[in-house]
Amino acid sequence: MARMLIIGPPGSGKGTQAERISARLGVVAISTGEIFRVNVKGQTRLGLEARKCMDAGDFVPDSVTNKMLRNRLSGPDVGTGFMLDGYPRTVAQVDYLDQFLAERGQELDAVLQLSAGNEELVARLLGRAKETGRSDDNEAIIRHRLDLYHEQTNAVVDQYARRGILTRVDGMGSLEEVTERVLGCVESLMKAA
Ligand code: B4P
Repeated sequence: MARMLIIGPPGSGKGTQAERISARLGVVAISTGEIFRVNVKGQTRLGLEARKCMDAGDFVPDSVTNKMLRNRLSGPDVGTGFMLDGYPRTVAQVDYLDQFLAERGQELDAVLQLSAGNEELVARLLGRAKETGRSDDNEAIIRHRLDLYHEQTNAVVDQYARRGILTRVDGMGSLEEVTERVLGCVESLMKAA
């Protein structure tokens, strides 16, 4: 189990759990959202390109995101595997990742889908807004991000389900409970592999 994705709507805990699980598995966690935020903060060209989309709760264009992802996945710390968080979010990104991995004779081992109810998701993100003041964590933008997830990312989930590599994990409960649940799923997948 070296190459994994964690996928779920905003607030489902994917960033939070990716950090925890990857540390236990000894692979690097890669969050496209976090890479964008670092670039926005550093006012790089990529950050300037991404900022408008992020502030509006829209996806950053595939062309920009794919190029960034290729650079990151080519890094020296990715040799033993990765846990991708927040990518792919569109069907075009699925195709791009497939092609990137195929060029290296690799494929995805597992996709973990975290889910939680819409109102719980909104409440979590509003809670985060109070702590971090993230510019995309206000209620109207949060609801737009959730709509976008259903419009665009559900199709991504369906693709991986059809391939038989999707595992659904209940994201409701405390952070620790969800971590244990996710780890349990990964261990089962490893035994079955
Ligand atoms: P992300 O950084 O992926 O933001 P997110 O969807 O809000 O998820 P995140 O991982 O941060 O939050 P989590 O659910 O862990 O993306 C930000 C933006 O970047 C996107 O809107 C888009 O503009 C752009 N972008 C990123 N990737 C892209 C791509 N591939 N293509 C195009 N554009 C892209 O946690 C949220 C909160 O809930 C936290 O405060 C956490 O503590 C809390 N929480 C989590 N689990 C909990 C639990 N069990 N109980 C209570 N609280 C919990």
